[in-house]
Amino acid sequence: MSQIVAVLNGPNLNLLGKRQPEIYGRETLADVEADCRRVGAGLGLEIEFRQSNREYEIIDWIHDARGRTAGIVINPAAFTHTSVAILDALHAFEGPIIEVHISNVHKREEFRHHSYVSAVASGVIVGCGTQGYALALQRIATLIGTKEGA
Ligand code: CA2
Repeated sequence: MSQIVAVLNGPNLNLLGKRQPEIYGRETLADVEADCRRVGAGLGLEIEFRQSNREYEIIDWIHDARGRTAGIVINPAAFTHTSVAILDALHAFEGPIIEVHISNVHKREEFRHHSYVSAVASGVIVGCGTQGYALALQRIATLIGTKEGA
């Protein structure tokens, strides 16, 4: 039976592939979702893929994941650098959390170097482009011990 993994995306990621391709590449968020579903299926994971520009909605989705989903992959986008509320919500989640950033935030402006979310993440994937999502799912599969991810 497949286990569920929530893949949560923060503000402006709906614009992926439509602006700033030099930073974020040409894949759209729909492409990333399709990749996650394909890779997830191979790992025995069912993917719940979501994006919001609203902080409270991401917090509600994290609460909703408790006791129901085996892991969370999260790209909190700009909320990474600002949101104690998302950090607090993630603290209440019992499974593995992998934080993903498409760009290498450490090569960019100083304000992108700090992440509130990293304090609670099992792992962080930075600067691997949209492939970071697939890598994060592989890591979750290993951590939760699905047969396919072992
Ligand atoms: O590199 C990442 O994945 C980020 O989480 C993306 C965030 C940024 O605030 C973080 O520092 C790093 C920005 C997401 C906005 O994405 C856009 C994509 C295309 C066009 C405009 C924004």
